[in-house]
Amino acid sequence: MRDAPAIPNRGLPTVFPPVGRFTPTGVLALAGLLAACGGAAAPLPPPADGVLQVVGLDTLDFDFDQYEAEPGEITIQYVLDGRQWHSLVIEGHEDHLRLEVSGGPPGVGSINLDAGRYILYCDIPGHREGGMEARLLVG
Ligand SMILES: [Cu+2]
Repeated sequence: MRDAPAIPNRGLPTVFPPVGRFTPTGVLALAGLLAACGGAAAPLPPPADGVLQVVGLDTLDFDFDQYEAEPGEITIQYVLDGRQWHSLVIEGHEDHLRLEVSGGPPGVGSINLDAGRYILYCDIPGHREGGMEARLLVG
């Protein structure tokens, strides 16, 4: 068993591919969205080893529906792929970690979590209601 098999490297999950995410329609919509930015979008910085990267999208979504991490101290790098202001908090742990992105550098923070199932969401008004949440499986 490799170390930390569940933490995605370079934004690609090694386990649990996104569910209902990269449909052809979704890919075309995303391509159209990126094209609409006039090619100004910079490539996303790769996360450091052992860092869980989460990408916030202006479609009020994260780049995956589910992320995984090992129990203990989890470092999250929150990257914006878009232009809006987004946050990332963990349901029930809002006081311990809150990352924000608005087009500047990635938000990076750490939190200690026991094994379990958690919900990531954006707490900007209306965003979670618009679908900006994802599962975080720890363990
Ligand atoms: Cu948001």
